[in-house]
Amino acid sequence: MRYAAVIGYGKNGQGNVEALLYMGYQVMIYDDNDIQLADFCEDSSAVLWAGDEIPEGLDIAIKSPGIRMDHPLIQRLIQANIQVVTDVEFFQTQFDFPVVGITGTNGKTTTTTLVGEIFRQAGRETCVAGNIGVGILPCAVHAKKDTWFVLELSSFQLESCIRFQPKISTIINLRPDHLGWHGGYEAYKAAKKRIWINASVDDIIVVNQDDPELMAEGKQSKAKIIGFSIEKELEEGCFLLDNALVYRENGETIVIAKLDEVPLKGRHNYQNLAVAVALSVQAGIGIEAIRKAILSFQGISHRFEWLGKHGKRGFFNDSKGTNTEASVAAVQAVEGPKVLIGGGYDKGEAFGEFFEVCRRNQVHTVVLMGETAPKMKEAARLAGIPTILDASNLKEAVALSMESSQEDDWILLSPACASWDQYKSYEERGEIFRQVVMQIEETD
Ligand code: UMA
Repeated sequence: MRYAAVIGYGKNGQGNVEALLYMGYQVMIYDDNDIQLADFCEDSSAVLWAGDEIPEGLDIAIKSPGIRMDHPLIQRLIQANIQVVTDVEFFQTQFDFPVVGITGTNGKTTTTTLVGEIFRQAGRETCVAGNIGVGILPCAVHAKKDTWFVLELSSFQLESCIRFQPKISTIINLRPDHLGWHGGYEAYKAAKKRIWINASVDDIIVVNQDDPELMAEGKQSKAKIIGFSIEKELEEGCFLLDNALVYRENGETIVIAKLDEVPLKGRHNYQNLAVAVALSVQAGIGIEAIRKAILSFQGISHRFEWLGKHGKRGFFNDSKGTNTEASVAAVQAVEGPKVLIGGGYDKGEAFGEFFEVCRRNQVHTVVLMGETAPKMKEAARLAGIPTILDASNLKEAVALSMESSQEDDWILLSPACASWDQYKSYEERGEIFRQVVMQIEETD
């Protein structure tokens, strides 16, 4: 009997337990918080573990991505010579599916979802999983033989990877994020770059040609390099030309779609489109399937999501704007006077530059919530934002935004912070925002 420990029993951990049981492992489960075993553990070998004694014969420990490597139990396991990995690394060692790996600071979820849609449009058996909210291992144990895995990968997942080697991969972009968790920008970047460390001559890396650091990093790799850009013309790869998204290969330039026909809007989304096209072409998907998928892809919930006009104001839900870079993209994408609702869990970012961008882009009011509110308030004041308000929850934030705005203004939830101080996830935050907005009474 093989023995595995699962550390952390959230969404990721539960999926890991399910898969390990299916694979015939005896499983012990640890979590810092009180947990209840799921129904699928009934009649199985799964047991709760207090983390006290490390049992003889433990083969592997799989930790949830959010558990830090310096967690006392992880350190004890390592000292006891037990390998501690995330689901990504375990997947690499146990399965042999072709993988498209997608990481980066912003646009991961949109790009991963879109690549999944393109693959499905082309009739390819596909599993979209990873940081996107779907466990990799439970998909892998049930997947058919020729399934492609399109994986959204976070820095938390990549940090402890050793052998992970996707067939095709990208780092869409790199900006400061999760600084507190990783202990600084350099460590965060190093974690992300681990997606490329094992790339061989048979692999393909899709490299952002608008980012010199990523271009230099790409050149260190043995893999074939394919570029994408939203700033310049390329000899090979995907880029913007005459208001269209094009792909150039062997001197031939193919128009994928005109930008005004594509439902996804905003320059950040053009970057997501370009990288998704480059990844898909390299995976052997035909241009027609790519075009069809792109022309019908409406984007994803909580990512710059249009909620409609309510109380004569236009509302956007960008709850997935969990760092300043993502929120800058949202602020720039809406033209005209606007209110920004921001603030949340403190990841160690500075907000000075963010509010400068807000002021230049007609944000006349910011309504701040959560742990970062005091820090953001000061940065907004220094940047000269005219009105700065405090709210203790989203209901109050929406009410204050209504009071402080005029007809036809935009009201944008784009917190520039994670949600974990007040909510379980950015999804929960976005859903609550949606509900509050839908309750606004229409006045004539
Ligand atoms: N826990 C401990 N000790 C700790 C930390 C956590 O015991 O020190 C326990 C918690 O009590 C909890 C479990 O570990 O029971 C982990 O739960 P969680 O809510 O942190 O995570 P999961 O529900 O397992 O979700 C994780 C990812 N979360 C994180 O990386 C923080 C999800 O990414 C991912 O979708 C899911 O696995 C499926 O694989 C979310 C995320 O916010 C979207 N990611 C960050 C981001 O995108 O910025 C990285």
